[in-house]
Amino acid sequence: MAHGIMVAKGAGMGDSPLTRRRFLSLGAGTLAAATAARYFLAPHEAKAAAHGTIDPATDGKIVRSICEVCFWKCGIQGHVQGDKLLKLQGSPVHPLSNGKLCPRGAGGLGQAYDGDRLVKPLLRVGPRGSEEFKAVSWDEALGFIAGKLDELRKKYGPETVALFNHGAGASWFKHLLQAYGTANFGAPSFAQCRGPRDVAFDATFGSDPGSPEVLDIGNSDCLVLIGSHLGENMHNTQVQEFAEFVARGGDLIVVDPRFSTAASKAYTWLPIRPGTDTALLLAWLNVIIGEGRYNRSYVEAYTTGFDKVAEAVKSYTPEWASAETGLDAETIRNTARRIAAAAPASLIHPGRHSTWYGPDDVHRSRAIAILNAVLGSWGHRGGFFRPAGMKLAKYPTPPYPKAKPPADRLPGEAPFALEPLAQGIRRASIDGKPYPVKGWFVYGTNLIQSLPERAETLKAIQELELLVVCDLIPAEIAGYADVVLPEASYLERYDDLQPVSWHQSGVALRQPMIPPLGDSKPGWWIARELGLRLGLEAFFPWKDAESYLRERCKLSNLDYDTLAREGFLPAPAKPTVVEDGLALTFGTESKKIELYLDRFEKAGFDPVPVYRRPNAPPPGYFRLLYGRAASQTFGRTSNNRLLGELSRNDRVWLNAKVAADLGIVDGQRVKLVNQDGVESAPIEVKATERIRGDCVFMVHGYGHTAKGLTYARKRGGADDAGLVTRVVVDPVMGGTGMRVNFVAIKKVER
Ligand code: MGD
Ligand code: SF4
Repeated sequence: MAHGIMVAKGAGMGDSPLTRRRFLSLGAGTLAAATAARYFLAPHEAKAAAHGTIDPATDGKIVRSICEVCFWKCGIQGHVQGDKLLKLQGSPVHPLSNGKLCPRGAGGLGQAYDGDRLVKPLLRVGPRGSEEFKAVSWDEALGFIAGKLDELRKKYGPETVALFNHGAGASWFKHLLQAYGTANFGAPSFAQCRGPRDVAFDATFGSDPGSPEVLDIGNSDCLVLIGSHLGENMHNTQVQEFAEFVARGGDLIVVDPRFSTAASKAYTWLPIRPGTDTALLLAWLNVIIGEGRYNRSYVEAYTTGFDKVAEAVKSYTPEWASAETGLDAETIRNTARRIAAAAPASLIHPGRHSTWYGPDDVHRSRAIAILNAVLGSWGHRGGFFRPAGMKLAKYPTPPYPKAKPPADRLPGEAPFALEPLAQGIRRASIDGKPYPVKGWFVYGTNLIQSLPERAETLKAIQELELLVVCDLIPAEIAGYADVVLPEASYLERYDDLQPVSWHQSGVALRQPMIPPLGDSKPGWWIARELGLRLGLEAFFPWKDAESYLRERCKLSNLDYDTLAREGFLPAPAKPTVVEDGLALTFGTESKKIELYLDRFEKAGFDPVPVYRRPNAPPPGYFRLLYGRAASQTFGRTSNNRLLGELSRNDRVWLNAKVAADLGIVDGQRVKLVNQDGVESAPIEVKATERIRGDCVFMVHGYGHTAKGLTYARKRGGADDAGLVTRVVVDPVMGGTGMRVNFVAIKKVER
């Protein structure tokens, strides 16, 4: 019988309001009911779940593992009693957590115990998007997928299958699909997120800022946050260091159209006109170079192209930048001098989500890279440190078959992209160019919200011959799938070894704390079973994840049992900054920091950053800005009841004076209507002095519509991604600039 998406009955946290105090003191009582629905304990997981050391407080166990609520991958320790997880804390031995977690990490239990969890494989029985499925056995689901993959391989070649992915667990599926013969791997975390930054830094320094970003904030004397809202954008270690920096009285300069939480800690808040940051950065370069305040010996020793950059920024005076940015010229000059005075312990934060305005994005990130270079902060204490990393042996399997280049780009497009472009693979599914992509395997990414221009995503989906979604919950993308595969959560499974690159590098282990919910299965098991059904057994010679991990550890000269007990093994200490003996080397062609890019020039792009003024909002419209909140990471947290009850981030920020002029009061419900007539769900207004009058701001990841997300669907808020009907693509690397959309405000009748 056909029915809507299945949910785990009675497994949820319930809907009772949660105070901060209750959140912090979550204990056995709260979770006992939640675990009542745990069943189907597979023998290998039962054994694995028994890892850990005795917890003297409860007589239960402490199991160390890795968080996956965001990509930062802090070390966690779970307090476990039987097969119940009582509490998550930061691992005291993992350098990314230092014994602490961010609110989302501590609230990770809400993901494992989500009452809407998928607990059975599902096969579609209605039209795509109808969210009508029947529950089937794993054998039937995997047999169906393997049959289709085989058919697609014969009909179009293996490259017709693409993997869209987000999260560490995707590595098993990457391995499977590389063995199958495709290179079409599109992660929205590149062309919709950090792509421009990574390309700009890689071109300049020969390596990108990494993930986690290798910033020595704890030792810096001056920190500039330019569109990075640390504290709302919550990356545990960075926020810990940021708190130390603020407590020490470090010079903090925050550039943001919104008075963010970070701005409230700053000595100077620069409420910049949105989209004009490159003008400010060029003016800072103009002052620092023009007044001879740059790090002369560092520039001479390590950079190329300085004279050409110095010449190029001569015309970008603070007075010129003032007209563009709306900031006071003298303040621009003074902040430049303060930034230079603290060098080399002076950091212009590279940010992360950098796909803002298309053609401006690589230039803006390049200007940030150049500023850091002329300050000499790359490689110095208080700047960008250079972690030693840890080399791990690969598990020996045959070489992958040679795959066709990804279908994400047509000749001449985005020549400097470092990873395939997710929206390009989507395009190939619509027009078949350069070749047709007919099968999608979607792992851990809700493409309906993470890819802009939703109409294009829906068009592509209708052209597919196979759509598989592997997720924990029935997010919007699952509603379009032919097959939905329920994965065990990060608290219930093993994943591959996780190298840690930090001040103290090493390796960390994800291992199960509790058994998988219902009939959900770990990714390694799903990938291996598919591999066996596709005749790829040579690529999966191991019998289970534990034997795979043991062998990799052995080949890497690591003691697996110690790793399983500690959760983290340190690499031998190595210097990470010049002050401690690091010799600076760069991975560029010239082996130096390339301030002027001949490679860009030859390809027809500007070799030195230039400023392009963004379009102003049309009369009656506001620029749509979006961001993060401390308890929210896109789809990973939106259905998490523990986090949802913790704080409200579902309002749209509107300047108080503008609101008054429009006759709108704080708390009033409105709809946002974008330039193409797309209307949001009703959303409450936060009327505040803390934002400029030409823009509005909302937190990304609200406004869910999937039937199976019973919590997220009835939470307030609207979906910013639905309003992103236009993008401007960065021609250098294919990033989709998304802050080019404007919204008008329509009152909703009470
Ligand atoms: P998430 O929303 O974190 O990432 O967007 P996505 O890639 O979609 O997670 C998506 C899905 O992963 C959820 O359905 C969740 O349930 C599932 N999931 C969580 N854990 C697991 C797991 O262990 N296994 C499996 N199989 N699934 C899991 C993020 C992307 O969106 C990024 S990185 C950025 S920076 C961009 N941000 C952004 C924006 O700010 N605004 C707009 N409009 N678009 C954006 N797109 C990009
Ligand atoms: Fe988990 Fe928070 Fe660390 Fe991200 S920053 S990995 S959510 S604890």
